Amino acid sequence: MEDPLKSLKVPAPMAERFKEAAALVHSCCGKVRIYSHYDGDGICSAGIVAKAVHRAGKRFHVTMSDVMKREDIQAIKGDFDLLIITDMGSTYAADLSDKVKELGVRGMVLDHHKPEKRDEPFSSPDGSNLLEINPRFHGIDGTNGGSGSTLSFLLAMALSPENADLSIYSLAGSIADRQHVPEFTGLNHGIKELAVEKGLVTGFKGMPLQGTDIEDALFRANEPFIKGVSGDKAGARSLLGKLRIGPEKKVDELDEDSIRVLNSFIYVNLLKDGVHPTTVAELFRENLFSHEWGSLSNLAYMIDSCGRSKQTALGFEVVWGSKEAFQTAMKVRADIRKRIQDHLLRTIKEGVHTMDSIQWIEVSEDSLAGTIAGIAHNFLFDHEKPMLALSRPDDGGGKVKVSSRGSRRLCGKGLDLGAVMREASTMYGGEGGGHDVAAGGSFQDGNTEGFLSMCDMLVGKQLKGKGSGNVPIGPPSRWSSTARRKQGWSGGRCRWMMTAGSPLPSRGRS
Ligand SMILES: [Mn+2]
Repeated sequence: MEDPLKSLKVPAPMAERFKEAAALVHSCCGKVRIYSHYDGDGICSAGIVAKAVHRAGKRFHVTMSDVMKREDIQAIKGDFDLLIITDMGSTYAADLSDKVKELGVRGMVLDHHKPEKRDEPFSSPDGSNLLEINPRFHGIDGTNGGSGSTLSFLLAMALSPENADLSIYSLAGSIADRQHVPEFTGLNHGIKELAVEKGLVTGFKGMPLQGTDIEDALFRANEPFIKGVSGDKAGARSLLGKLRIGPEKKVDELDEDSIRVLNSFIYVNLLKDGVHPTTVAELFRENLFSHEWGSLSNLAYMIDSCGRSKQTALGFEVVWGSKEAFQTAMKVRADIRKRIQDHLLRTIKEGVHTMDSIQWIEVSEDSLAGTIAGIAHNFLFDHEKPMLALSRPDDGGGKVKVSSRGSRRLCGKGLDLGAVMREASTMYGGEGGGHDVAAGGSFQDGNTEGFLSMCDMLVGKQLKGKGSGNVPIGPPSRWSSTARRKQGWSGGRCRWMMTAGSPLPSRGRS
């Protein structure tokens, strides 16, 4: 039989590393300790590795949390024989290597984030116990061509080709990290082909619509946010009437003509509303459907919603295959979708603060700020200026949190929000960083004006030197304390433990 990693087009030196990683799992006689990030990609990564390790007859213990910091690594206790870190870890590879050496165990990192100041996989001069696999060291773009789930799936395939069924969670994890826009590339592409070939998923091109019926799907649509239809029952119904489509029709039961008419109508309307043609075109992409779980985008956002609402164990159970967990997670996602939409409708009503090169809004729920900034940027306001969303988490310690979103198109013109957030945050008593297209930061309360004008100046410089730093700033905004809510993710942790052969345990956090 052909080498599964070879047919997935994994570069040979990377495939060698996966084989080494698989050998580490096979030779592990005690417990495998898995740490992963708590977002959609991180939960899928943890689920894939746990399932593959379980199938290989090993015991495991999973923890999903906020991104690991140095203190978290120091706190790791050695009640295991193999440490696996997924969807994070490259930044602290040296600390992790020291840790596994101290504990006398083996360890591996499966990460796709860019480690600072390194162009090669981690290696320690005195013989390290840490095996690092990161696509960025093998000529693969870690932002689009491979996620934590992708790497976890490749480890699973190196363990046994029987793990091919886990490809749907690999794709879901990549979707949660937005690696499917505008299409699956790099390692994800090969995995999609495998899933199609195995008959696990089918794809069709069109707008992603998810709901109990077509009216529900239009009413709940946030991405795209369709003005006069999203969040407007009467608007959604009247549109369907105009197009002669029965509102109670299931999305996957629509005939081809109806799909075409509906897609065309939305396409034209978004353009009329001023949405950039690239953004509109990107919406009409391949949608994957699993026979078991339906839309993979829905699966991805559902698992991601579990992470955001501190229910990582529930998300993990969905990846494990629990139908009951799937039903519960559907409700979690519906709730988050509604909250996002309520924020968007409020933002439309209240408007946006515009500066020379940036625009900004206030969002009361910090865990949703990034998503809201992204949708507001793409579908509601000026798509030539990045959007910043400011929020004040209750446990923020006197700091204002900032989420910023742009588009790949603006990044092509020089926008790098990661650099903007890092520089402006550092200057005003916070920390920041991230990707060029999506980044986050913070600043000491009381510096809103200074922070924003600094961001405005930096973005102006990046986008062809407009904005001189000498920008007139509007009056400081009013912070509505009544709008602040107590909900929101604050980096809580979740543990999930399981022994080989034992049944699925009940949910619980610790
Ligand atoms: Mn990730």
